[in-house]
Amino acid sequence: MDNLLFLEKERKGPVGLIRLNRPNVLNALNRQLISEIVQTFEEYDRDEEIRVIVLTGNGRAFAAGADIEEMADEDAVGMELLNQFADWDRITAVKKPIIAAVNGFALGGGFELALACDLLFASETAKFGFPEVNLGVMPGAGGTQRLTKAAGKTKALEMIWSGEMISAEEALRLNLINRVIAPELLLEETLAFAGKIAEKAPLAVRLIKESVYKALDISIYEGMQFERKNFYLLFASEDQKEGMQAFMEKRKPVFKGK
Ligand code: DAK
Repeated sequence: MDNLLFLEKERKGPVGLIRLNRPNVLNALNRQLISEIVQTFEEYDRDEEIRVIVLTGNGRAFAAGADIEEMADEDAVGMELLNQFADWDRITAVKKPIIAAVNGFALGGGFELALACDLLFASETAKFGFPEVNLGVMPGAGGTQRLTKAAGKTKALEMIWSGEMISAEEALRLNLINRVIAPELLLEETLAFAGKIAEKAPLAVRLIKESVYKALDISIYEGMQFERKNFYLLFASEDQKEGMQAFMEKRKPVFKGK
């Protein structure tokens, strides 16, 4: 275990685990915490031993949004000059899979952080919502975009206008998350799934992520051209030779990520 100021990081074999650790304020995302999250994502992304990243929260929240106390006195020009969104933008550049294990409240910026992850596993007690409207603002770190793409316009407007929370079951029904898990098993099951992905050919996993995200932004025709290039590219890898050779020799492949 290795701690930064507001998060704990721990290597679990090929899985890099990050626990947000400001439980007294429900892991409210102040600037320092966001910067530590991004810094750790990038560290794991560069680390050849780590193949999958898991993000969770200590206590009863994943993250209850941006730190309201820190944000309350901000003004528009100050925020533009601080350019905090630059940190958030770096999350989308992470190439390895990131799985959010949502253990409790995921609100506002906390929900946006979860939606910026690739997969979301949630505890039965998790709650999702965008309460920004109650504070006189709106989501600013991707909420209106990612929620709309995932759940559709009508549900996105309902949630963001009302500021109401939804349960994990409802989030599952809306295709916002992958699974709902008993609280005591959340981390164990998430790490087990992360471990499965960690056994796959890393380059293939990486290019699959890139290709799937491309699908959210471009036409099917352009997307398929993009997919094809990545498909060809994998035939230049040692792992493709190893994967297919291992199949023919009826043994388990040993992937190197090369
Ligand atoms: N910020 C600061 N402190 C928070 C907090 C937050 N977001 N959420 C909770 N806390 C603190 C509470 O003040 C309380 O502290 P003490 O009173 O004990 O000192 C402690 O955590 C426990 O919370 P509660 O006593 O309220 O616990 P309850 O179970 O009664 O209620 C709750 C849980 C989650 C319903 C409630 O705490 C709540 O409504 N929290 C606020 C939710 C919220 O409005 N979140 C902020 C949305 S705005 C940006 C990027 C992103 C954003 C903005 C800018 N840039 C890059 C510029 C995002 C904005 C947002 O997220």
